[in-house]
Amino acid sequence: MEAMSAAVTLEREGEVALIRIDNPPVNAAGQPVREGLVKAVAALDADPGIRAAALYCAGRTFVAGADIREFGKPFVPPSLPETCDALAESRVPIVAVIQGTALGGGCEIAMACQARIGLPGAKLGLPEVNLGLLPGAGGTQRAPRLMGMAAALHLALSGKPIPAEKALSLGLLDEITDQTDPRMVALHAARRIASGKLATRRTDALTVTPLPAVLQAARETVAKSSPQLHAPGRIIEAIAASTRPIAEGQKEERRLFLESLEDPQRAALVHAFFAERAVAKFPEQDAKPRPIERIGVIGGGTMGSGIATACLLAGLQVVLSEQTEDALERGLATIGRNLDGAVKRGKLTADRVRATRAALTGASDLNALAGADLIIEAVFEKMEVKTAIFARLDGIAKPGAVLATNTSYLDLNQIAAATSRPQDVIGLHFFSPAHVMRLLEIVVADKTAPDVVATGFALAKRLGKIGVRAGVCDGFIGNRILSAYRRAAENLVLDGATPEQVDRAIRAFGMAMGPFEMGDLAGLDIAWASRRRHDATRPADERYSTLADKLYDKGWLGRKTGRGYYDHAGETPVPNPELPALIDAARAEAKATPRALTDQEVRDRYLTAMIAEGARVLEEGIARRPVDIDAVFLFGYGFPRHLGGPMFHADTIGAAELVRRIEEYAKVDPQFWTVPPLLARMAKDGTSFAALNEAG
Ligand code: TC6
Repeated sequence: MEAMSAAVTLEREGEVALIRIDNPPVNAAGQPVREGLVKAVAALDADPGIRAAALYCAGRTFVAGADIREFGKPFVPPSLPETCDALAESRVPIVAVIQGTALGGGCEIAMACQARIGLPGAKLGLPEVNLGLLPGAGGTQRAPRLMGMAAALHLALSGKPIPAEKALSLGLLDEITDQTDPRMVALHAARRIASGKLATRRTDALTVTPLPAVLQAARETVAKSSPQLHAPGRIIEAIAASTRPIAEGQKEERRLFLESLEDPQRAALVHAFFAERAVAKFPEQDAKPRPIERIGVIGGGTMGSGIATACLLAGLQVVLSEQTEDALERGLATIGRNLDGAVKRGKLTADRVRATRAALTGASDLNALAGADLIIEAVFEKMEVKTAIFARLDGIAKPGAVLATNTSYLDLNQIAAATSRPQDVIGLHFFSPAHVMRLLEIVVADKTAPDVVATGFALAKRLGKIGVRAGVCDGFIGNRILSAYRRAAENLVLDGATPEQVDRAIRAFGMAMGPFEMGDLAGLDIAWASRRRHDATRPADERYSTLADKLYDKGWLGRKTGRGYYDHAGETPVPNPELPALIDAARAEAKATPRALTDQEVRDRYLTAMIAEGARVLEEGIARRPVDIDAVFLFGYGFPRHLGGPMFHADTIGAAELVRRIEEYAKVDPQFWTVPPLLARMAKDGTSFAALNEAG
């Protein structure tokens, strides 16, 4: 075995050779991999005794892509396109043997080879679009050559990997084996090539049938479904060039790839990719999670049923507890409907339906939760109700059971103090619908034990959710920041904007929804209850808009009552016709002088409020790092992924400009707009939130 580089070895076995990549954890095609592959091909070319070769990987997966950590850093040759070209032009035919996932640059490496074999469970994909990139190592040229233009467009635009069977039917794989040892498959395949029993072909020599109608349809779909994203359009144009001779197509691909590499969307999307992984690193991660198989859920409303559904879909046993038989029936029925929906969406396969339904039981008595490993309370958001339940649970739950609350605002320390075992109490804040939304805030109270925190993260992983560690304060990370920018939005209406204008401006920025549409969806009684909780502590000089209270008083609670900021009677919501009068009254009470505001002013103020509160949340240690806030907003609040999250976005504005804005807004509303000390320091030192992420 000869080392070609720190990550690649070459093994000669008679007239065949095996190239092995070993670059943990996912064999990303970083510099040592590229260097090693180019050297290995050169060594094979120079060895007339070798007639065939196979390329395989050590570890659990084939090459999972270019090394994303290298993007934006000084480039060290050879490039991935050069590496793939070397493989494509190799004198000796090479078969790629794929286990795990061949993604992005990994799939491109495989496509450059002269044959491809998949091991059981292998998946192939071109997920570059998710990172704001395109398959830039020949992928946009070789995929259409192997599988046709339509399938290549689908693979590269969806970003979703396809299973080996599908890849085989599309021509992306030549064979699937049931053998599981990549080296043995590689050796056998190389010998079959040498003896003429396995056919090979040169991808670059294949031609692509032009499909102008398919290209046009793809352009139209992308313009409609993701008008703000730049990568999909570039992918289509690169694939369109695949009908030309390969060298010309590659030139066009390179041009478009370099454009995407420089695009700020690329940096933001890569940040989002790492945010998802960064949040899984938390101070208690070395603690051993407690085993969890049986989950108790208290409360069969929308939230409790959603949580129960999420647990069932993850294969856990669930006991749902409600106060009355009627409420229990309703809760169980909701879960049943959720599961039906999951079957329709392909989230629950037919063979698992029966077992999943059987894993659910109901009880109208808390005592039924005695055997649960983890109990999640999801009842009415009132401290007295929650503490009463936790006091009862203390006498019912088995020793060591994790006692969780789904509270979205309340003081977790106070809830924990209702038990004799505060070390077992944690906040698990799900987002509605809980079986769909990916975010889970894991709220750690003063006395929560490290292994209970680790259990919260283990549960998040098991449920396929993104757990983010949060400290205790009113609203934790997400809702605390939401309260701030919702107030900014209400004040914008006092100053002259309409709710519709605010929503439109925020949607145009890329958020999934504006704050008033969001309020209508969530129910305006929720924010009303939050305001009433703050009545006693609200500063006398706070600028307060009574608009939302006026809607509440009229019984207009949003979608569920047919009316809120919008009228929901028709197919698409229209502004509530009675709103202007209520807005006038609210402005008069607040002694506001309305003026016309531009959409840009609306956006700037809204985002500045979001970022300023984010800075406070950081400084107070509620969020540990800026990236934790970004993850909360990306995965729970519809922040546009191509802008990376509020704190990533803040760096593109700069602390000095943010401070300038806050000082300007403070001229009208000095109580709301104060410069967070952290932001002031950052503006003075010229530092960024990215630097805080790196500091840990
Ligand atoms: C591309 O190829 C462009 C080509 C054009 C070139 C011209 N690079 O997700 P996990 C790390 S674009 C560097 O937890 P899993 C990850 O950060 C790329 N690092 O594992 C984590 O590190 P940590 C196209 C990477 O088993 C560790 O590996 N490819 C990369 O749940 C484990 O990852 C993709 O977009 C990478 N490419 O899932 C694929 N990938 O432990 C991206 C992972 O220090 N990767 N890491 O936090 C994935 O989708 C998944 O990682 C997976 C494995 C499905 C491969």
